[in-house]
Amino acid sequence: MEQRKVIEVKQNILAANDAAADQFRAGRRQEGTFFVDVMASPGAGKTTLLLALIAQLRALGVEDLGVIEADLESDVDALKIKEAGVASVELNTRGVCHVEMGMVERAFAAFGGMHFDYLFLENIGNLVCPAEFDTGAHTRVMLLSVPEGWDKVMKYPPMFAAVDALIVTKCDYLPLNEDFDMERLKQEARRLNPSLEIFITSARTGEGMPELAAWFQKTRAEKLGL
Ligand SMILES: Nc1nc2c(ncn2[C@@H]2O[C@H](COP(=O)(O)OP(=O)(O)OP(=O)(O)O)[C@@H](O)[C@H]2O)c(=O)[nH]1
Ligand SMILES: [Mg+2]
Repeated sequence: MEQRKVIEVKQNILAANDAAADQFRAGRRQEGTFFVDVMASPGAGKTTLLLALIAQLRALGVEDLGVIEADLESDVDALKIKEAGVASVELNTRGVCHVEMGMVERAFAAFGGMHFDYLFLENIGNLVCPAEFDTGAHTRVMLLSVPEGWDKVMKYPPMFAAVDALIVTKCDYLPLNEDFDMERLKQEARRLNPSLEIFITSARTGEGMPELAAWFQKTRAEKLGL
């Protein structure tokens, strides 16, 4: 009996979050803002990839870019983004391991009505909880860095099933990680998620970055009906 109550509460929270997420998504679509949720474990290279991706998008003529930097506590990543001349808002979850809609709405309001072609959310470093919470994004992507190992796909399947794209990062480490089985990673990830796009990238060498930027441009046009 006790257990049933707990499950109902969780379902109510998720349903309210989903409704707010749909509303947020529709509002940004009308404004021409493509909202992207970037998820990964701590240190997988989220901030570094965002900076490299933003440079690629700027080279393609995209001007209005913003980042919501979610962190348990610090402003370290938000400052890195600001230093690159990109609008950013720091979202401190005060220990909460994922981002919910109330937090996204407050962070978005803090931009004070700025217009964005792209708005990125760097979610909390965590391969578990963020997969469950719709953040109102038009597309969700995850990063898996080569040093973490290919077999994370076996250990955290909900995250791989929840995203539109898997971005393998730090591929410059591949020669040092001989046990990283890229083919098995692709095979298992596509078994969980047959329509998954997979990109092999290195923010350090630039490998795979033009292809990734092109995919974002195509997906933005599709999702916003441009
Ligand atoms: N060799 C190599 N190192 C990278 C690459 N991308 C990121 N790094 C390094 O990996 C470390 C973590 O990168 P971040 O971008 O801070 O990772 P993050 O996922 O944003 O980390 P948190 O926000 O703390 O979860 C830094 O020392 C980066 O320089 C890459 O493509 N190649
Ligand atoms: Mg970061």
